[in-house]
Amino acid sequence: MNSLKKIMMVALTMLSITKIDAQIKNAKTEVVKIYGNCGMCKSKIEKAGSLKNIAQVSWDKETKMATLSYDASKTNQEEILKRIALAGYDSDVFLAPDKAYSSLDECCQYDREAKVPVKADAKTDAIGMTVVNPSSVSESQKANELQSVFESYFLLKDALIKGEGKLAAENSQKLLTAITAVKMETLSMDVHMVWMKVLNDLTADSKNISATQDIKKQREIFKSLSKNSYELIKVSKFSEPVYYEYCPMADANWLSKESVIKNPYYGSQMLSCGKVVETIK
Ligand SMILES: [Cu+2]
Repeated sequence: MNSLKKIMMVALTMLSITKIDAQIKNAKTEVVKIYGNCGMCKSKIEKAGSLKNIAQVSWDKETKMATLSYDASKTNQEEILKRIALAGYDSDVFLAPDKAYSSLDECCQYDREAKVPVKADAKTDAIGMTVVNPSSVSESQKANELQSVFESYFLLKDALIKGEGKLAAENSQKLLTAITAVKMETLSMDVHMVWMKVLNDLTADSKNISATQDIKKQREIFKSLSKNSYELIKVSKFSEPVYYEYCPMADANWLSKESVIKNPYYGSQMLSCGKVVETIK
């Protein structure tokens, strides 16, 4: 009887894993501890951690163990645990900001075993989220993490100024590679929030520009790409001043390292059309 039960349990577990795998490509599965109390915690933890087709979190309130199943080409454990921490739940990697914890319902205010005592090498960022184990986050990496994304953006912009569709496609491919290489967990919290917001569009736009050599189409897509890059560069530090420029003819903006106008939307047809609307330092 007992062994029959075991077999059924195993079969059931395998069934549920297969179900998760069917939704998420390249699924990687990990089991980690997340601190919480009740059924409400369960739904909050799972909602905060899961991302459609990318990550699925299943938390057990008895064992406090969460099964993370995620597409390893698109996300990682740190990102999932970071989102869960922001929702108020500690793990052994990230501690929730005190504010997020204290705004949980009373029934959900679990004992913060992971927090006491705070480890000596733990670091707290601007919004109060503590990285318990910061060894994987290097400072220099943090500062330069988005540098290559912006450098690739500028190369793409230069190709559009020259009106060279083939070069623009190549440089957009470089941009896509740079975007994919960004290690989200190394971004500071404010940059990370914007990154999460713009990532899908940045990826789609750079992919679409690289997929065509039609300069007209590329310039059209470059509009939203520029808008999202602007949001990103505003919160992150670039090594030099960057100018946000505007073309009234295209009713669109772009970023440049030079204040002298060279219009990527019209190129040689209207090279100097536009103006600097903001200097980002
Ligand atoms: Cu709860």
